[in-house]
Amino acid sequence: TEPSTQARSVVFPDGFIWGAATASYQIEGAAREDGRGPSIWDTFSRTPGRVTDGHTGDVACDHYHRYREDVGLMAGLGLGVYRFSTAWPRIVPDGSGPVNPRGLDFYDKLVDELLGAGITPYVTLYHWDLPQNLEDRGGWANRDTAYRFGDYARAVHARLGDRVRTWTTLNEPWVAAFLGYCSGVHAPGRKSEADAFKATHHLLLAHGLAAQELTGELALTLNLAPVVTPAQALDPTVVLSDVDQEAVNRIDALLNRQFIDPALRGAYPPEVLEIAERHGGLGHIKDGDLEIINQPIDLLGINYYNPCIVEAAPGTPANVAYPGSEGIGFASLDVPSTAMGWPIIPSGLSSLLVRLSQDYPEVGLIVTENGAAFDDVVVGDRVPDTDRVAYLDGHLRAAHAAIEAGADLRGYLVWSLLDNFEWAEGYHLRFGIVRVDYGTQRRVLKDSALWYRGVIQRNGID
Ligand code: GBH
Repeated sequence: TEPSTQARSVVFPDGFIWGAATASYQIEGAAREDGRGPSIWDTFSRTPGRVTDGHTGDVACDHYHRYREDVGLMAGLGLGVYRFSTAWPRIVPDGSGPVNPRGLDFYDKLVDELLGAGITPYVTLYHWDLPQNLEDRGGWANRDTAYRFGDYARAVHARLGDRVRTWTTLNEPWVAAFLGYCSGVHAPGRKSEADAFKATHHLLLAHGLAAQELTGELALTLNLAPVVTPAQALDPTVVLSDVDQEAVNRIDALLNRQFIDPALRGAYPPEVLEIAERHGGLGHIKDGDLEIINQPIDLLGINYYNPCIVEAAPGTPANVAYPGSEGIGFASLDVPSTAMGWPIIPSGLSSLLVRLSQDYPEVGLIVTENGAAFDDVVVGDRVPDTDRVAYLDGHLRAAHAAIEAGADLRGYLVWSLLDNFEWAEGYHLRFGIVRVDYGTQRRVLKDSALWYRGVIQRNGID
């Protein structure tokens, strides 16, 4: 059975959290204002050849100047929660040393605007914009960066902690470590397996150190995905061969358990330690680190876009983003995909949520990102993005099915409120439920935004 595509009406539990998400570098612009220092994404995007067509976040959605209008849009949609990130280089321009009060002023005003509109702010402290000065000293491969993150967390909490209750330390440390330091597709664009494992550990350590500085409801957001073979993606009951099962387990360890297990259980998966040992060794893991990393947290944030599809493929070299994946093929499926080329498989969200609640019952779950890029068409003053509505509808039904199957899912945040700077793809790929015309900075509610407003109003789907 495919629970996610049945067109029956569904109602979510009372108190289910509805919202939308963004990230600082992707929307703010104002890259040189009010004392903001440069981040690795400024450097990376201004380096020719790194981002499609040389796009940068210099202006982005100009949210830094238009946050009042943007909060107005959120209020009109009925959002209960807005998840945004604070830019470390605005707040500590050199990454270490003096705090820049003007950087904090922006988030102070944003939080007040949100609270005034009845919207709960969810703050993420790190969504990939590392201060360039810290990268110049080794970036996340340098242990000191984790301690500087703890200092930064303390500064943000000191200013906003009287009004912000829900804090996420990191967004997707897998992406920061393995796309930033291993495949080099993201900033800082380095290519070293050893540095990626060091970066992973120091990001996790940063999570633990920051968690010790924060009060309220604590979360860690990970890009988690069910790892399945092509046959299993379509039929979860298929029985795997031993070699396929081993391939699935190894990628699941690298992508999912490498992050969940240290944070929630205080231990790395043995498969990961064995691979890291062969890629630079384990000398960066010091006594006591895993106790720091294993701080109690309240919520596991899940960013879900699609399953990770793999199979045993003897002789295949390792995928550049997955050191240790020799002999494993990354497969595609003959199903419809988004403009990113990502396959649309809503049932993957159900199986992921059910598995997480079974394996990690101690933590509540929230979908902190889910959404899709499509080639939107503007028709007069409308954007009839029926493909995005179908994507969101399918994934919300899948989320609901997971709740019925026992998953402790507390809420769902759409990625993204606005079209924005889509990292290495620049502005070409649009994930927003609100269109941004970058020439005029005009915002237009897409049909998906109007549809989502109705979902929030009814706490469900008709
Ligand atoms: C999220 O990342 C980000 O948090 C957000 O900023 C971004 O705009 C949004 O998604 C849309 O991209 O195995 O190398 O093919 C999503 C990151 C992308 C992680 C695809 C895993 C497969 C990487 N995910 N992915 S690879």
